[in-house]
Amino acid sequence: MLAPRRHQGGHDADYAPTGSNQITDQRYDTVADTYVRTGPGRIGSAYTKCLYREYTDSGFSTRKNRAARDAYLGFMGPILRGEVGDTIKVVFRNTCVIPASVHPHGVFYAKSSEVAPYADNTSGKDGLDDAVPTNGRHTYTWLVPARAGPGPSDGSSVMWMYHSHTDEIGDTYAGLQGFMEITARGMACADGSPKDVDREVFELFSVMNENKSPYLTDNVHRFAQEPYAPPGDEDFEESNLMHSINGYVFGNQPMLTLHKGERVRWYLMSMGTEVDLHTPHWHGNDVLSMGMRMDVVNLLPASMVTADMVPDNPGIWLFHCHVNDHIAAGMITRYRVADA
Ligand SMILES: [Cu+2]
Repeated sequence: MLAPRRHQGGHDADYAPTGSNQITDQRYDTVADTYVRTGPGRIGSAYTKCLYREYTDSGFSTRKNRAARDAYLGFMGPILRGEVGDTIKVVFRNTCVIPASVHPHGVFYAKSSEVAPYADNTSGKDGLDDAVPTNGRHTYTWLVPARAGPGPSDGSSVMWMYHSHTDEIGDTYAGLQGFMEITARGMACADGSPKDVDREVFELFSVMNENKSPYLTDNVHRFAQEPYAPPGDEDFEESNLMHSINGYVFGNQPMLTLHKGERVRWYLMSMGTEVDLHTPHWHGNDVLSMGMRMDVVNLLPASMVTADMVPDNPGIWLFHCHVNDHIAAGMITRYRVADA
């Protein structure tokens, strides 16, 4: 059960909630300041967003709290899980001020569960999924045939993204994005995770362009001080390019703890534009991805990559995009490997 949440009051999503650079353990330098400091004509690190949030029931009476160890997921939606042979149903209630939807990758859907308004010769009921209005509901039904599960070169599971696709660009910058994980038939534990993996980690690398969020005007009025930047001001627009990992910059992501010897599966994806070519790099430990040993993998917009790690090196390690501009702008975090 999913409902995008329109935050009202308070800080809705903060790319840097600690208020400091957790990587250097020091004040932000002048480059970092560009992105995180609020002030005259600057929004800063906190933004109103529209996010997928999970409920335990289709009446949306009880919100499901995220486990503490999943805090690193930040503004991403809940992890959807399925096994080959399953049918996934998503009951979606839209509480956003914008029309929104849930479009999946990878799984099998009829036109009534595809999303995306375009000239596809459908009408009537088949178009109701495209744009769920504010306070509207829609139930999406997705099948999980073999072709939505692992292929010959995959492990026991694959990751597909889901996101709103009514105004694809504005919706995803508003924050309507999440991960879905599909296991091979017979390979899922009771919680849907694969039997041969001890820990799953999901990370989105994206330069979130808050200039293109439908909440931009709200964010200016709510968080920036006057005088506001003139329309099209380049420095203002740069200050709203949040080079983030699951919605965190400069090491503000709650730190993951893995354990030595654990079978860890990382699922990585990117979203955005031509600046969203990212090269996630792990310090301290290596991964196996696409049958090759690596410590850097490649992402392009909407790429989805799986990488398996068995950490052998305890400590606190950097995990960052290796593109220089992105490092400088804060696309950097840490993970911890504890002894077994
Ligand atoms: Cu990058």
